[in-house]
Amino acid sequence: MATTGGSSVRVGPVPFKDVEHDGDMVTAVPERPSEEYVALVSALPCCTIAGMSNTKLCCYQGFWLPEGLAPAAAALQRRFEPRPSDVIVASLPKGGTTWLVALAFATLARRAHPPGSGDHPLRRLNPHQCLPFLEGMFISGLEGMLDALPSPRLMNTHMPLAMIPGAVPADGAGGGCRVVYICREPKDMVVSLWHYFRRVYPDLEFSEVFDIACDGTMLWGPFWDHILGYWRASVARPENVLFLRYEELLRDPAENVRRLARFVGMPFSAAEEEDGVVRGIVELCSLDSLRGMEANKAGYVDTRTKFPREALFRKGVTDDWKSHMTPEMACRMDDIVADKLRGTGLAFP
Ligand code: PAP
Repeated sequence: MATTGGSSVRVGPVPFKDVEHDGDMVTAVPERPSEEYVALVSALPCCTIAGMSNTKLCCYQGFWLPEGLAPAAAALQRRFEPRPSDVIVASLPKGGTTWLVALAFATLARRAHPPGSGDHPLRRLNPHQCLPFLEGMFISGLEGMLDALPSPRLMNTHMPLAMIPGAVPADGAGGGCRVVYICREPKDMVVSLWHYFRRVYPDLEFSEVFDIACDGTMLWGPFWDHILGYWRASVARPENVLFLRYEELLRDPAENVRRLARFVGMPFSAAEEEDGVVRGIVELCSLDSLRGMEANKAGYVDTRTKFPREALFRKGVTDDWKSHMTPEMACRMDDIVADKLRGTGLAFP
C-alpha cells in the first residue's frame, strides 16, 4: 500500500492489477450483449477486416471502433466523471502506448515505488496491467472500480478525445483533467500494427492493413482525426493536454519524462535529479528492460483475443516502414497525411 506522510491513506496511482478482481485487461465484446448494446450497434455503419477473421468495426461518431467498444463509448460519454487530478494516457494502437503507460506509471508512482526497487510493479506486471483501460471498464461493468481508485488516478485509452467528456473543457471554461497523448509517425504505426495483428492472424496481408489505414477504417481511426483531436486540444489547452511524439521519446527519453512529470504537477526535485531518478525511470521502461521481464515474456494482452504480451515489444525503431512499403505506398500515405494535416501546425517530417 502506498502511503502519504506516514499515514495509511492510500494514494494513487496503484497498480490496477492489484485491485482488479481478475487482472486481465477487458477489451472484449460482452458474452451476453444487452438490448441497449444490440440496438446501438445494429444502427451503426459497420465494416469487417477480412484478413482478421472478419473482425467487425462500427462507425460511432465518426470513428471506427471495434464493435464491442461502440456501446462502451456511449457509456463513457454518459457516465465518466473525470477528477481534476486524473491523468489519462491516450494513443492510437501502436502509437507508443505501452512505453508511455510504463513511463507515466513509473513517474507518478515513483514515491511509493522508486524505479530502482526490486519489487517495482513494472518488474512483475505488464505495463498495461498497471492501469485501467478506460473503455474496457465501461464495457465490462467494472466502471464502479474507477470510482474506488485513489487519486490521482492514472488510466489509459485509445478513444478519441471527443469521446472523453469533461477531460478537456470547452474554450474559456476551467477544470478538466490531464491527458498525455503519444503520437507516432503513421507509416511506422501501420507497420507495427501489421506485425502485431499477424501474431494472431498469420495470413493477414500488409496491404490490407495499409488500405484500411488509408481509408480511415482502421481501428479507432481515421488516424488523422484521432491525432488532430488531441493535437488541437494540446494547442488550445496546453494545461490539459500534453502531446508527445514517439520519435522524440526515442531521441531524448529523459527530457520527455521531465516534461511529463512537470505536466502532471510532479516535477523532479534537484535531489531526485541528483539521485538519478529520471535515469532510473528511463532504464526501467526501456524496451530491453521491459522485454526482459517475465511478466512481458508470457501471457496475453487480453485473454479473449490472445495477442501475446511479448508482441508489444518488437523492435522499437523509426523508419521500419522502409522495409515494408513500396515508394508508391509511402507516397500515398504521405499525401493523405499532408492533406489532412495542412494548416494545423502538425507535420510528420
Ligand atoms: P498498444 O497500443 O497495443 O499498447 P504500442 O505499445 O503502442 O501497442 O505499440 C507497440 C510498439 O511500441 C512496438 O513497436 P514496433 O512494432 O515498431 O517495434 C514496440 O516495439 C514499441 N515499444 C514498446 N515498448 C517500448 C519501449 N519501452 N521503448 C520503445 N518502444 C517500445
